[in-house]
Amino acid sequence: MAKRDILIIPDTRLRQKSAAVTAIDASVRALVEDMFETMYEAPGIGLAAIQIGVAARVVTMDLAKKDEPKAPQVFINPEVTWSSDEQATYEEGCLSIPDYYEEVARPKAVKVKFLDLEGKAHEIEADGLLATCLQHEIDHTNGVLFIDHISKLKRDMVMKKFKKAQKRGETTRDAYKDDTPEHQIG
Ligand code: K1U
Ligand code: ZN
Repeated sequence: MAKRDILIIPDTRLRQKSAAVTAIDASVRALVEDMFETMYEAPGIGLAAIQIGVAARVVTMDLAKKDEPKAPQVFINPEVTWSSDEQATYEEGCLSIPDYYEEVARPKAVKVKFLDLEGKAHEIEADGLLATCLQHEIDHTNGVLFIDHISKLKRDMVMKKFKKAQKRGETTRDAYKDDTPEHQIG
C-alpha cells in the first residue's frame, strides 16, 4: 500500500475522461488499496483514480461518521442510469481543490450501476450524501469538477487563485494546509 499525491487544479490530467476497467486484476486491487490509503490520509470521503493520476474508472468512498466503524466502498465503471428531476443542494469540497467549498445543486436521487472488486454487477438507488458523492466522483471519471456546476464568476476566481499558486510552485495539497491570506478566495 502507498499513499499517492493528489492532483491539484489546474492540472490538466483532471480534465481527462478515464477509461473503463476491462479486467479486475492485481493491478486494480493494488490501485484500490492505494486510493483508500490516500483518501483516508487526506482525509476525504471519496476519491476517483484520476485524482492520483490514473485514468481508470475506479472510485473509492467511505461515508462513515467519525464515531462509526470504517465502511469502505468501491465502485468500478460506475454509471448513472437514472436521476430524479428533484434537485438537492449540498456544500461540496474536492481534494483536488483544497480548502474551497461551495453549494452545488444536483439531482436529489440517482440510480448507479457499477462492478464490485469481484467483478459482480450491482445497481443501487442512492439519495442524500451517497447520491451527491457518487455524482461528484462519477463527474471526476468524466473530467468534470464540482466547480463546473457553480457560476462562471466563482469558477474563474477559483481557477485564478490556483493558477497563481501553481506559478508559486504550490502543486501539492500540503501547500494549502496553512491559512495565509494569499490562499483565501474572495
Ligand atoms: O472527490 C473528492 O475530491 C473527495 C471529496 C468528496 C466529496 C465531498 C463532499 C461532497 C461531494 C464529494 C471530499 O472528500 S472533500 C473532503 C470532505 O468532504 C470531508 C473530509 C473529512 C471529513 C468529512 C468530509
Ligand atoms: Zn473531487
